[in-house]
Amino acid sequence: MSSAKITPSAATLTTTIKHLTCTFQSPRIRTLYTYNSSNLRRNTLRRSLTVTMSSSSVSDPLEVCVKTSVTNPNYHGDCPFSQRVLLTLEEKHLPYDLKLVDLANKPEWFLNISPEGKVPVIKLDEKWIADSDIITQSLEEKFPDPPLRAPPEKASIGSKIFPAFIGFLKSKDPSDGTEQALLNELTAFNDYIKENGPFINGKEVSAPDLSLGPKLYHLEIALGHYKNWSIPDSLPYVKSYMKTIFSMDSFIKTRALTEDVIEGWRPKVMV
Ligand SMILES: N[C@@H](CCC(=O)N[C@@H](CS)C(=O)NCC(=O)O)C(=O)O
Repeated sequence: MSSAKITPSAATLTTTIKHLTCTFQSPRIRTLYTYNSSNLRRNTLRRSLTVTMSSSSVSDPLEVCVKTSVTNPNYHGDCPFSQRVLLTLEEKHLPYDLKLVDLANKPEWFLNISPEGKVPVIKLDEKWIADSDIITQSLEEKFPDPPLRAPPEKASIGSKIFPAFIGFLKSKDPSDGTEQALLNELTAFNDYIKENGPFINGKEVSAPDLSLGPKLYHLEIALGHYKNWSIPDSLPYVKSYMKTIFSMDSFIKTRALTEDVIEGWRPKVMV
């Protein structure tokens, strides 16, 4: 079992960045802490205000199982559902302990806690919980501060983009309508963000953005690589939305490696 402690905890926040980079030697941990260093400065200010009010900020690291990278075995892999959970933990400033799982060769301990053999899985109150929908709802209930909840009618905004992207990615026939189906979904989202943005719930990032962002990241990389396709300039609000989400510290820290996203979609493209 590979594991690494990710520690935006109160104790760590008081530790110097220099100390952190000296303590950990593996490339993955160094990468994570590079991002943590900038996060650290940003979060320290916020945390110093909330730490005395919120017991969740000093909790033990939460154990979370995610897919491992296929191109760098010490790094997290290309699962958008796992990134959604990691983004939620980051945005809520919760410390977590990553367990990297090789999905091509699932270990016994993992199948014991995730009978369906799927990631992400998280341990909350001594119970392992699967499925990013359930995990993110449980995190919201247990750690409501800062709130990420959006009104129910906004939860499904943009949710048809991902299946439309997969349909187009797998398509071998340029005239089968799958590209147009994707463009229709992206256009609807463009219009929504134009009226309601910059985020799905308005001014602040919220749970639906943390679900959609990783899927748009996969869309951009996979369609760029396999179809030489990119979001058209006629959809500027989608483009600026993606740029905003992709440049968030939490996103940079939790995103998959480009090579993993490409490799992850290869079997779907090749059938
Ligand atoms: N509905 C689930 C989907 C999770 C899922 O499909 N995870 C994939 C990786 S991205 C998985 O574990 N697949 C099992 C496998 O590849 O064997 C969620 O939202 O968490």
